[in-house]
Amino acid sequence: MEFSENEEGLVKDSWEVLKQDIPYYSLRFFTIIFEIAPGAKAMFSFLRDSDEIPENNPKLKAHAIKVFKMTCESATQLREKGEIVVSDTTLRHLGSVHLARGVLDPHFEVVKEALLRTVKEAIGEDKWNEDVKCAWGKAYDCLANAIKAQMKHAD
Ligand code: HEM
Ligand code: ISQ
Repeated sequence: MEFSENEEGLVKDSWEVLKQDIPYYSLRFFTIIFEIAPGAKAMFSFLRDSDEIPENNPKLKAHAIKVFKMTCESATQLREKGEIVVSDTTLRHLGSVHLARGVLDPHFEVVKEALLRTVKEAIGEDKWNEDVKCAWGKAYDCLANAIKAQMKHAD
């Protein structure tokens, strides 16, 4: 896939903004996922037994950051190599975790939408545009495809 320096820049710049308030935006990211798909709550260990999203859950924060970071890395790899290379062990691990939790293809669209909305909130309406949306969307889609493929070929 073609991914320009400009597109990588758009992703990196908005990540820099988002990074300024990880606790807030990781919680927003998570909250938006469940606004879109309340049923997804049952899949998460840190939510299963509570009605409210835990405000300062270290696991939630760590995982949320990782999703953003991996999407950023995906952007860099796409620009450098035209494809993403997630290490074998990482993919195996992510494939098996998501498979075990019962994550299905449509869930990936939910997480994508939540990710994009979170970035939009972080950088603000005035900086948000089709180019930013498209750059994050492409980086996320490639990463999601790699995880989905792994889930289908898991042993
Ligand atoms: C766990 C990343 C998509 C649901 C995780 C973890 C990471 C991650 C890094 C932590 C793994 C660990 O325990 O070491 C990603 C990325 C995604 C993605 C990069 C897309 C590109 C999804 C989707 C869903 C989902 C679409 C479904 C809504 C979960 C669940 C866990 C998890 C349920 C286990 C959390 C727990 O209870 O500990 N994900 N994820 N993920 N993810 Fe995702
Ligand atoms: C795990 N996988 C996908 C999205 C997530 C969002 C917040 C916390 C953990 C996650």
